[in-house]
Amino acid sequence: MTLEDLGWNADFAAEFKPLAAKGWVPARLIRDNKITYGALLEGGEELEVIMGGKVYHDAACDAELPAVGDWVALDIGKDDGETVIRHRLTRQTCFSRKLPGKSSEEQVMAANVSVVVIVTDAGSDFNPRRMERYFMLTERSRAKAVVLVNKSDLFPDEVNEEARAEISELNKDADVYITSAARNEGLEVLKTYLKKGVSITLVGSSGVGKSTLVNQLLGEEWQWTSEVNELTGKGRHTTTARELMVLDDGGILIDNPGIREVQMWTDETTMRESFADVEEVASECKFHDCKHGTDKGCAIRASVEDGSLDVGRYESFLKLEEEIEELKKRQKKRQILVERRAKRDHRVKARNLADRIDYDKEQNPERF
Ligand SMILES: Nc1nc2c(ncn2[C@@H]2O[C@H](COP(=O)(O)OP(=O)(O)OP(=O)(O)O)[C@@H](O)[C@H]2O)c(=O)[nH]1
Ligand SMILES: [Mg+2]
Ligand SMILES: [Zn+2]
Repeated sequence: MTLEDLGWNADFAAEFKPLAAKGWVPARLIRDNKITYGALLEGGEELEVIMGGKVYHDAACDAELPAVGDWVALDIGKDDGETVIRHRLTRQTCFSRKLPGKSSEEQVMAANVSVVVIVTDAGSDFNPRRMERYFMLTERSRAKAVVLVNKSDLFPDEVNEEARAEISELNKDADVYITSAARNEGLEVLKTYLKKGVSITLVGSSGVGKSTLVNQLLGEEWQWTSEVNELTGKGRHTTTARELMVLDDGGILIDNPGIREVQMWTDETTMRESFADVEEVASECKFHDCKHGTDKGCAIRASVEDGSLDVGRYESFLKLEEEIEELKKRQKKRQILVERRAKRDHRVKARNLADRIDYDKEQNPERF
């Protein structure tokens, strides 16, 4: 296994040069075990590694800590010492979301992936509003969006086709396919993206079939869904940690635990851009500060009434406005916390310095 098989490229190589001079080796993080990480090295060797203190302290927030998919510089422990992550290379793409709840903390789901595969089905999981949010997060990550309408074996063809068309309508740039992971149908399309060194991540609600898809692509060797649940007797295994796998035929897959709550973590501009069509209608409202409720001459209301604007889309547009406000407030709060932390760190450093000067004075009085 070469570094290129793992996704290495010229930009990573250039950034790594000075790090190699320190005797460190490049590796890609494949698993996050909370305290330790799994790392894959050139040649396919896997090591359990820990985060270096500097990497931890240099991270201003959790999103800057090493994550699955990241390239790192490892200081390999000699004589059964620990292997330490000394540096994280700049991410070329980063798929992340906000953590559930009120925190403004961002969670990185996959670093350095070029394709985000959003898995859904045409049944109870189907939700255009949620899909819009996934599209927003994907756009922000700079990766390509691919959608699989999975479990096609459970629904009539026209229902699957309707779901596919509706999703395509939401994002013309996304590739949308109908698949059945259970029957191994339609999965060959993923092979068109899975080329040597190309990383793909699978996201979507719990139970839509992400791990089953990974199983099918990897072949027999993977074990997840073959584990039988004792209660239901079904081959079901809920993924609890994200994990990166390299395919024999080329390509890299990152499986994710199902998302129970997709929230926005994006900047205001991207949020607004994804609703450009609604904004355009809004610009025709009579009053520039129209609340799009009962205001006179509201173009939004008129468009909803004449059917040219989908009610659901209008509602998520209204909600996004509220969420932009919420996000701003949380970011502000976070900034205050970070600033406080920086001041505290500064104080600690100043104190340490003072202690050191005192110590030096004691040791070398002639120099002072
Ligand atoms: N009928 C049918 N069942 C499927 C299909 N794909 C997956 N399943 C079943 O759906 C259940 C959940 O599949 P998983 O692959 O574990 O789902 P997941 O998306 O990985 O779920 P989390 O790990 O919880 O996020 C399993 O019982 C699968 O056998 C499909 O195409 N058709
Ligand atoms: Mg899974
Ligand atoms: Zn209006």
